[in-house]
Amino acid sequence: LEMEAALREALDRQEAGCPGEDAPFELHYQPQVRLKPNCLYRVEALIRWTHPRWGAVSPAEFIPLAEECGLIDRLDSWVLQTSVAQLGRWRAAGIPVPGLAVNVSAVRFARGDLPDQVRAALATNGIPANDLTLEITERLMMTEEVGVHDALDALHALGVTLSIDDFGTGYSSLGYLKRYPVGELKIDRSFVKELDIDAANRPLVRAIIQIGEALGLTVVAEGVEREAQHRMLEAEGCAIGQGYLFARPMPAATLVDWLAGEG
Ligand code: G
Ligand code: G
Ligand code: MN
Ligand code: NA
Repeated sequence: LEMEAALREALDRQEAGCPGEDAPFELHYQPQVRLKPNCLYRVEALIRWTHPRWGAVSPAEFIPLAEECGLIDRLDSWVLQTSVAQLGRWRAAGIPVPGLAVNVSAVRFARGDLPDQVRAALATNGIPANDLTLEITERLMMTEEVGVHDALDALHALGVTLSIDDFGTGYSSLGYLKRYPVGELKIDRSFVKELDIDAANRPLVRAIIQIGEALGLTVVAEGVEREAQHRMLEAEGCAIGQGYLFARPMPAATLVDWLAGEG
């Protein structure tokens, strides 16, 4: 309850335009890289909250809370608008960031205004819809709500890519892959974690990559921490990797330095 009040207050301050270093929320960006040839594919925006007394609070803690107490719409809207505006600023400054991925809570889809909000954010910042990916969870694909289905179709029609985050860990019905306009699968990091240690993981990862190939979906592996995992993913034909091996999530300004180093 204390955290709910703190979260509400932080959002109020953030939306009121709380400046720079005092802002409660910040976005970090983590590179997703094409494995062959090695180059930046896009960046994923990840929210960070620093509380004046508690310090850094993990999104794994406050995102579920925001979903429960009805604050997730405001939080995810702020993330969408701020990250798309950031992509616009990078490009205006001649910094070649090829694309952006944003996490959107399943709860957010229940409200019908998401496609309009996405369209507006892209238009305001001159970003083509093709350059935006929304990461959603398998849980969302299981709902039968007409509103959710319509929102997915409208986003697809706009040209936005829909990516299934944490693929393979949720409800294991695959039927939604043909019912919904999904463009991408993210192999959950639990499968990648012991890829080079426990032989049982490799056939699973291979199967996910083959599902992707069969359905024409891009496959992204998350949680790549070691060179051995990288080599196995490449050997299995995985297109994109994300993880500490390549880069950690970092503030927008640091990403510019990282890109210069990659140059
Ligand atoms: O970045 P980190 O590993 O701490 O994130 C933990 C979880 O929080 C991940 O599952 C991630 O998808 C989720 N998350 C991070 N940023 C956002 C966001 O802006 N919106 C939503 N809905 N989830 C986020
Ligand atoms: O569920 P989602 O894919 O949105 O989660 C992204 C989260 O994963 C981020 O919070 C990020 O901090 C974390 N992350 C990114 N790369 C790695 C990695 O290589 N290892 C681990 N353990 N976590 C990672
Ligand atoms: Mn994600
Ligand atoms: Na994930």
